[in-house]
Amino acid sequence: MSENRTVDRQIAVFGQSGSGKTVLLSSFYGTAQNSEAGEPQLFELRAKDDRHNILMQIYLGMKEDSKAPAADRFDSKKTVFSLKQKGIRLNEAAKASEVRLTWFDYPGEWFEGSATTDSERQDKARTFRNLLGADVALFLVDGQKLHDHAGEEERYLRYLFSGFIESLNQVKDEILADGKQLKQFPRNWVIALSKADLWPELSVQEFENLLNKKAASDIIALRSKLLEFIEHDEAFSFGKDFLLLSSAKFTPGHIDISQRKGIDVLLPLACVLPVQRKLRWQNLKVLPADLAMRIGTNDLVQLVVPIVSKVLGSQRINNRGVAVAAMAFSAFVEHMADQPQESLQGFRDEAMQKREFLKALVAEFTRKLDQAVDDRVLVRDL
Ligand SMILES: Nc1nc2c(ncn2[C@@H]2O[C@H](COP(=O)(O)OP(=O)(O)O)[C@@H](O)[C@H]2O)c(=O)[nH]1
Ligand SMILES: [Mg+2]
Repeated sequence: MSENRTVDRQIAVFGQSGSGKTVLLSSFYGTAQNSEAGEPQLFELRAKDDRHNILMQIYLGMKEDSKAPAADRFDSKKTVFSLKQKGIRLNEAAKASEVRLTWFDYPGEWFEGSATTDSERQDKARTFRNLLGADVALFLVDGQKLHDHAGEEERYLRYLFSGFIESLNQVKDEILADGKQLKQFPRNWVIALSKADLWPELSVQEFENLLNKKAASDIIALRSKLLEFIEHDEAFSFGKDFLLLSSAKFTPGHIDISQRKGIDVLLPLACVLPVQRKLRWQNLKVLPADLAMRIGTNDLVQLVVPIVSKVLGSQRINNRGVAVAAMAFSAFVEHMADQPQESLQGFRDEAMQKREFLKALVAEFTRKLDQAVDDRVLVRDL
């Protein structure tokens, strides 16, 4: 099937100031630029505009000079990444497929309950509105702070969760202006331990257990608060996906960027996981049809994609590119789910040979998600 498509994905990252958001973004980006020799890379990741330069500056500062980024360099920013097939030929470039990932970084003030005046509240609501189209949200638990509260982790966790709930309270009226709940809202919330290198022995299952043991009521309270925002609340997951993240190994005076955990599962998490989830919700019939359509998990997928691409031909598919891409992408995700690792590797290689970029990408990302589960870095809500 010829391709000429753009798939859009969005991820929102919430974490207190100092919890590791800037380092995470730079490590994620820099290592994708400087991938090790060996396995042939499938794609090229590129940040749009000046974000490329800034992220590389921070990354190289860490990698070469062991210099951590200055505090609050860029809070509440969005970064748009473009993922394209690597080594694309000149004559293919115009009709090449692309995955566009928008990454929203939320400032620490979301955890400090600081907005008091009307204009501060409106400001907060404005930044919050940006995330409404996100498919996945990461909620960071700061591994350093958790460590500092050894034995009384519940105190830190209570502070973390209740600060965020307070901020949601502040924006709720503003966001639900007519009192109507939202259809479009991040429905997959992953709780991630940042700075996981400070917890070298901890598996993600143990992290999940720690949170349930110390903060079950806080998790439940935040889930209910988020549910106040959305319609169709069976199609929602908070507190059931967990992830370990380490952007680098930090020791006094030294940053070793080659030692990371969970970073290479971020793209699969943003691109493939929400589609897997939506397919499941759709099978359970808890997902509203128009939302299913947006992400392309519609029953028509199998039917429509081949027809549309046949009728329009690869050159003229552009306008409908986004809808078609979402559907094709979703069809690939459905096809690849539950396949064993070896088959996924096979699909990837075959698709690469045929230069079917999106298909190869889905095969690779599906494999990486499964791998992260096997490596005890990711727990997926099933
Ligand atoms: N051990 C460890 N420390 C980290 C990691 N990421 C960040 N840090 C530390 O946390 C500090 C704050 O990180 P930063 O990304 O600026 O936090 P932000 O305010 O959430 O953007 C850094 O200067 C590092 O000292 C990590 O993966 N492991
Ligand atoms: Mg920052």
